[in-house]
Amino acid sequence: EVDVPESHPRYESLLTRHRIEAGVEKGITSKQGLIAQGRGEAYDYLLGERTIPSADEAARVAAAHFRLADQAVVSVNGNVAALCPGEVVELADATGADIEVNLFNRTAERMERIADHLREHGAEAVLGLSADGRIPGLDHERATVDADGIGSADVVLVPLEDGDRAEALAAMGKTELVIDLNPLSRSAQSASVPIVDNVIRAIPNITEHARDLRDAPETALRDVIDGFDPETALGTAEDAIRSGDLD
Ligand code: PTJ
Repeated sequence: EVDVPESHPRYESLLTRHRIEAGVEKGITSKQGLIAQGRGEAYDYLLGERTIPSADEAARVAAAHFRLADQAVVSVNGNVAALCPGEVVELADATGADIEVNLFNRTAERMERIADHLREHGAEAVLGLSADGRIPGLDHERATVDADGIGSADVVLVPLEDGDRAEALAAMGKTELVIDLNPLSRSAQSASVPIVDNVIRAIPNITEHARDLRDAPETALRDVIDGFDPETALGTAEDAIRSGDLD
């Protein structure tokens, strides 16, 4: 899909950039998505472009929440759709979660294109287009969700969410799983489970943990969740960034 030599030291990062660029060209990703990606890349560079142990633990905790959920939804925006559509579908398949397109800068055209793109990557049902529900406390466009999707879900995975919406979802009492490379972002701070990792690595990692926990009894899943402290995970991620140890 792109012409980046695999030997390039920043191969993965350049490939990721191309995916976002292609997403903008296809009308999937917003132009602001390019800026968000740049911000994410800077944090990822400081983290050494790896999944730190506390992010791996958070991914396992997220997987335990998926397993215990009555109804889990994976929220997809223009960046996530461009970066890892197939991985989102796999996660949904592995956990029985629904997929909902939910955009910060919502346009009917982008909603349709992202839903089509996800279907092309194997998604069977894609929610988000009925738009018959609201997140209280947000203005009209940004509040729009599906009543039988994010509206009624008890567990929601929101990768790269904007801070206002992350806080509003948390205020609805939902268990909010957030993937965000910036441990200081309001989204990461309002999450029940902040996963400070690149969405490209975090989503397949949650899927792997969910498969591993497939036969785990409820008590074991509860132990995984109870042993996790979001503040500690955020602090550890911040320390990893500040330490500047890029190996
Ligand atoms: O498609 P839309 O309209 O829903 O818009 C999506 C974006 C991401 C443009 C929108 O939600 C937005 O503007 O988000 P922010 O406020 O820029 O926040 C994005 C956060 O995600 C920042 O904290 C980034 O550090 C982080 N981030 C960016 N890329 C990645 C990431 N985190 C994990 N993985 C990434 N690849």
